[in-house]
Amino acid sequence: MTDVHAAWLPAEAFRSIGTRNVLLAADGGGLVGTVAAEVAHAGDTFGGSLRRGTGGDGADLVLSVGAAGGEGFELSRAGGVTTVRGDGPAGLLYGLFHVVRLGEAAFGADRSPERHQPAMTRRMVDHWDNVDVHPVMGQVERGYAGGSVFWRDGAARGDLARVRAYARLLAACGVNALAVNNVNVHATEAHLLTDRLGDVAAIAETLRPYGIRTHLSVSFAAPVTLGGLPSADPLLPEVRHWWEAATRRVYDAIPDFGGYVVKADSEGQPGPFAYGRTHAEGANLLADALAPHGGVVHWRAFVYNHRQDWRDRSTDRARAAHDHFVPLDGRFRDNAILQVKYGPMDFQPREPVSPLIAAMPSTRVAVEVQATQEYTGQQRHVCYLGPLWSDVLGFGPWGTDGTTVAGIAAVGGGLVAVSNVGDDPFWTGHPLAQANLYAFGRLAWDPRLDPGAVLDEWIGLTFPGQSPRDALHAVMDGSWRTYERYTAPLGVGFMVRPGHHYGPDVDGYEYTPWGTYHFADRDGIGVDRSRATGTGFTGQYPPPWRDVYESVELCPDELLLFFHHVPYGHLLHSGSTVIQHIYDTHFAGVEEVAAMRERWASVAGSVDPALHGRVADLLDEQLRSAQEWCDQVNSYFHRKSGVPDARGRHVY
Ligand code: GCV
Repeated sequence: MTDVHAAWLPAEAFRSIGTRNVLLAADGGGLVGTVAAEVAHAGDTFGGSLRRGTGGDGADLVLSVGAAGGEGFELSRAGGVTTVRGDGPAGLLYGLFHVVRLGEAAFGADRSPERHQPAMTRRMVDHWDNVDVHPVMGQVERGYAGGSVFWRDGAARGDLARVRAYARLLAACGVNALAVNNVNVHATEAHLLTDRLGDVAAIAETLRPYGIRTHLSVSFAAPVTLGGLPSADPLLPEVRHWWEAATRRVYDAIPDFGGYVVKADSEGQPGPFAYGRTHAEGANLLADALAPHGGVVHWRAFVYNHRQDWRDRSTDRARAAHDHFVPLDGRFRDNAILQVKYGPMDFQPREPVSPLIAAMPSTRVAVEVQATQEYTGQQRHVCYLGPLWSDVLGFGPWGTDGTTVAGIAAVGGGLVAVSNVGDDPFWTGHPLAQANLYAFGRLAWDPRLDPGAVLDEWIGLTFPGQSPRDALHAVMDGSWRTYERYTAPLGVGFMVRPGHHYGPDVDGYEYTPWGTYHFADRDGIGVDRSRATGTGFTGQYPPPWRDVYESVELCPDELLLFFHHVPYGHLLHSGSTVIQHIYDTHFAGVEEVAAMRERWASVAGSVDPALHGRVADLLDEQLRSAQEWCDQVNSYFHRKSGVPDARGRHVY
């Protein structure tokens, strides 16, 4: 793997363990074997030792496994000995990585027993991997890190060493499930379910030693396209039998298979609507096939009309998921998980939390975020998403009383991220985009973690013994808000180039069928989603948000244009007008990127030169792009509104 640069967990990150005498008081292979191999390798590198058996004399670190099973662990330190007791083998593995994270701090002062337990049962990454190179989308849809880690030229990679290294990275941040292919299932990937199941089994075998279960995206039309049946109607017995048999074969090949992911009746993917059936009937078909084997189906709620008429202002894409799915609450099987994007539109840098998440009390809901930065700089811009996800997870749909989004996902289907990894030497194209993947895993494990502290963990694990910590915080901590400043204002979203979604194009989607409009005219901008005069979307929220968002006065500034159409002179809570806010934030965003670039330049020499160079080049591009955003957005609104910048700066 000489062409691969380290992500988190270079050898140095294991120094604190590798210099210690470690007793592993647990038998067996599997995940315990993985722990043994990790510790032995660290000991070989740094001179420590690993003993297996009982009797802890002379050990600095004692690792053991309880009988209960599970992913939690207990950590303590007394009498010069640090002890990790996993609830089960998986708990021991996560406990080991926790000790790695702590570094020397794990071997310092005494610690009374601490319990660590994941908040979410399933912490999953989805790969939008096309296996083949798609003529428009490339090998990985919305992939900004090169090609696939799993396949080359449409065929399985013989050498899965890189997948094994990936599994290790994922386990170290707590991820325990992975879907290997795109939710848009084309002709080639469809076959992973049947005659190319061997490819999936090989990946599953590679992920298993790190506690990661493999999932597969499948096409709802598979009984027709693969099985030769005349119909995929979920209520037909022959269709049910087809799925049962196909699923049985999957479990014969992969006994710990996690389940299916399905995008149905969405952006051209087939689904139950073709047969006049509901999405609950569709999801339950697959859930029933999986149930005897303990699998789950992740059924995506991203269902909307992508052929709407831009002239029709009563149709609101933001409403679609709630309109489709709420009537079905309580009708999904227990092993059918409704996978809902965090916002009602599509992974914008700023959206309100999707009201659907709180509207399915009798359905298991998983929340989907996007580590691959489709609308947040495409892994060319630094945009640390930890703070965005932390806000989403901490959001209380019923206000400060009642549960949070994290609480709903925890009792439901967990958290899912679209992965940002590819075969790029730095894993994620932009080396700093790795932090998003790491933060995803950590926030799925514990959504209450402070995203700044999570970033600090990532820095410590990625650059151990090096000193760019302050510079990385300076560049990354506020990068999501910086990105927001120089792109679409006040929650209105999009304004990106149609198709590839990179760079500004204010009206790019304005007269298209995609339902992503800003409605700017000479007098004002924004989408009226109020109940009083707009699309009624605010009514999909419970109180207090239905009233907060309904009111122009109460609506938070950052979401104002998502919910309301207002004049350019409208006064924000910040004291600025909408138009002046647009000018000010866009100029500020560019200045912030320039400062990020300078700060990064100052640490040349204290990080790997190849990595430094890659980030420096990308910051050049980020500055160019931010300037372009600024110039286009400011010029557009100056021309539309005729209102000059109060500070007289140059607008084109
Ligand atoms: C996989 C957005 C993206 C699509 C993606 C889709 C989805 O529309 O642009 O590339 O398709 O979301 O989440 O299904």
